Amino acid sequence: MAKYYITTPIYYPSGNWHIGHCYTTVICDCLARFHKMKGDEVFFLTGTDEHGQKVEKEAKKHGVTPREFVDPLVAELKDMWNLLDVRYDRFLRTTDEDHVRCVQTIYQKLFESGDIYKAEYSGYYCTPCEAFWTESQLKDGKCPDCGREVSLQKEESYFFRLSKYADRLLKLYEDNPDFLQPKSRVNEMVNNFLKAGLSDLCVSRTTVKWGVPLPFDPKHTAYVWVDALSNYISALGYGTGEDDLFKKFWPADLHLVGKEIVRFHAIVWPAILMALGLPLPKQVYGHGWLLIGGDKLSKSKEEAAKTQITDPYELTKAFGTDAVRYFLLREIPFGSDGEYTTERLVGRINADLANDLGNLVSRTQAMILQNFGSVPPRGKEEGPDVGLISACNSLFERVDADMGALNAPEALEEIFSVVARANKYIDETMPWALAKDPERRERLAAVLYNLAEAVRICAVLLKPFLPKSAEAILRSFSSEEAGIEAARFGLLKAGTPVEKLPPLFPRIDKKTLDALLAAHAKSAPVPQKTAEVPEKKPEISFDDFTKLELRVGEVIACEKVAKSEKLLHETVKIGAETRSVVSGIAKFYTPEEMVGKKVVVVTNLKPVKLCGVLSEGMILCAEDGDGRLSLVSPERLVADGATVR
Ligand code: ME8
Repeated sequence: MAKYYITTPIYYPSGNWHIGHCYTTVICDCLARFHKMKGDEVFFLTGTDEHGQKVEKEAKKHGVTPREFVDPLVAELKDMWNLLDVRYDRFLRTTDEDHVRCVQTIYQKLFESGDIYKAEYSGYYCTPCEAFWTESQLKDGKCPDCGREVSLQKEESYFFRLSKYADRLLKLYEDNPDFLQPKSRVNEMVNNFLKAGLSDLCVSRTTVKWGVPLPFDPKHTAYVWVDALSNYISALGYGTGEDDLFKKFWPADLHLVGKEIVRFHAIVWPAILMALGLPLPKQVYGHGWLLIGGDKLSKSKEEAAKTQITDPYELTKAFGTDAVRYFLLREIPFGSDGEYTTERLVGRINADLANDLGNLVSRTQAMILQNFGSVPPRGKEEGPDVGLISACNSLFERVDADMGALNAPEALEEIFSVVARANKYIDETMPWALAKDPERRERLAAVLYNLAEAVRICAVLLKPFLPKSAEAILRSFSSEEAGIEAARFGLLKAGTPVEKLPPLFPRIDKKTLDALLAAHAKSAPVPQKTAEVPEKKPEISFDDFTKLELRVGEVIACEKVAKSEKLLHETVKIGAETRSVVSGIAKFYTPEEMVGKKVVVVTNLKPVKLCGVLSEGMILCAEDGDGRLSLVSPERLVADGATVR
């Protein structure tokens, strides 16, 4: 039995997950499922990269410990993978005890072999990328990878003798062209890094406490990238004493990573493995990015976030898991960047899933049920049958070749070419006309049998891509969970019950899409234009300020105020009392969204009636330059009734 070990990068617990983040992991999941279906023994690894300066800083900003900061985000990420039907074999956290032990073993070995030595680091650090840069590598004084500010660092550090491995790395790329793909990334590594001369890598920090302490000098913590890269072997038990999985699965077949982190995977990681005397992964593949307006998709892109739905939760809620998976696996030529828009996603759903696949399934099932009640018997082959049957029988081979080249878009294209072929076959054989002629009943049976088989075989091969829908199609033909051997024409037995499926992928018309986008734009939590500096108000004394009574309340009910487009009527629980409050925020929040929100209320304002509704207080909001209102809420959990001062 072949073994297949595939990994995603481990994710920073940033919490700002967007559809771009889902790209690597959905592709890995699809490859892992495909190999499992082929009968390979698969280990699919993903996880979280939790140590380092970035998390330490963020936690401090939120007034919590790093552990308190990362735990809920890790849970959120796992929820996201669950939502996208990602089925990993291990979710590794770099805070896991076995991982920490493995990192310490690695450092100890490298220290003992002389590959790690102590010196002083003086150079620049980019916290968002967790990357060290020399002055000459900076671009206009900023991080050459992400363009953000860097800070000057000077501290005692341990260094890894990366420079020693430059020649072996060059030779690795030369002798083993498959090691790093696509080819363009090799040129990038050779020209930008190896030929420019590799310096030794700083691999410890004394100023970052949130990390793995070095076993031979615990005031130093491990550099987060060495810590993170080690996950690929720690997950298998390397350096922990329990390394059966390591013996079985290492070297990895594939590290699939985004192109911005190829440098760490194709230079630093193989050099560390060389220093440890371990085999190298068979392949590192640096995939492209999902772009918005030509830039790497990221949640902070203000305009994009307003006009495009990028949140995986929102997307799967609106369109379903399989539709989102399909877009990610089909739209972007593998290895290249590709533009993301909600319209493109919807275009794919309508054209490929609703029209082509959905129609084929529903027409085939409807005609079988109408005319035979269950799968009809297979008949003699005639004219157009031959092409359809041979396309079905050769489909696995073609998909297998594409998946071997990691090319999910091409594999889907192959499957959908059979879907298209089957739809054309309906036009050619005109089963509705055959149904009218009792003498042609046998031919009708043969045509519908052939269609049922085409649908079933496509569903078998679609399982790694669209697990829910493919399994629903298979179940509707009473097909059991099946491996790749089921992708052979003629296995469906006459008389098999067929169950009519509800539409798998309803078409999304323009009106529905516009409504979704409008609702999104209204609720998108995006930074807006900074408000103009307001005219200065006269100074007040502290006594003046204390005249205001501000309390935290929880909205327990909310409705629109009749005859007003602007006003919402909230019932707010403030400690032991409840108040009726009217606020002008209907354009920015729906009544449903308001319920459960913690708000700050001015509780000693003189009550007034607004549009006939009593308002006994005012809910505080921030207003930006576009006049958008955002509720002011306590940053941490506090009981309602708490005073604000
Ligand atoms: O880099 N398009 O983690 P991460 C496509 N912790 N892929 C994208 C993307 C986009 N717009 N944005 C992000 C890290 N990704 C490190 C890895 S591994 C030892 C340590 C992908 O959370 C990105 O390319 O920043 C990467 O593959 C994954 O999301 C996680 O990125």
